[in-house]
Amino acid sequence: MARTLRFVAAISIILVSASAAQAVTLTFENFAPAGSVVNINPASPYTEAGFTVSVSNPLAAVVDSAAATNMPGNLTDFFAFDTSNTATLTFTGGAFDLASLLIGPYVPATTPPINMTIIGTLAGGGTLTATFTGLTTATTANLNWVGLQNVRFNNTGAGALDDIVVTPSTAVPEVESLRLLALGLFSIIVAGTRQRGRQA
Ligand SMILES: [Ca+2]
Ligand SMILES: [Ca+2]
Repeated sequence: MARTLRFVAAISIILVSASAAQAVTLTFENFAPAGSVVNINPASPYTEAGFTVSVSNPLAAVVDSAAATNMPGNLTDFFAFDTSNTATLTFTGGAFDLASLLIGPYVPATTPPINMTIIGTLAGGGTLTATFTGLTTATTANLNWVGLQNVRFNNTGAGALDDIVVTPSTAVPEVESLRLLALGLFSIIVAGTRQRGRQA
């Protein structure tokens, strides 16, 4: 039985360490050539670290820090999208958490201030909404949203995003994984019992 318990403990440790996912920051760095911009459109979304930023029309770009246009207050590369556009953040691995990000206007495409509305669709159903008004410069939006299926961004003027801090969700293991784990533990226990039976 001690051996079985060691197996269970080992599997538990593996599961816990696998679920302790690391936060990643989407920075948009080194995508656009120096001094330039790269168009982002519905056919070619932006991807970084397994996360995707897709758009509803072609009025979007990843902008290099040395380009003629900028996100005031942010000296690094960033993502820009028009007021008519909806930017949507998703994760290829499923649900994710969104801790914070940098939001602001994109100039001179727009004259600040702008407002930005962020809508999170929860993997378990329902939505979360946050609206930031009077944005004139890069501003940290602290959201701390968990268990998201996607997050949509809309602006009242051309807007910009950067430093999106996200983490793959760990809250609820997949039903299939739990079923396999239960099956695995059952097999180990049965094997242990048989072994003892033979030894007796
Ligand atoms: Ca950046
Ligand atoms: Ca750059």
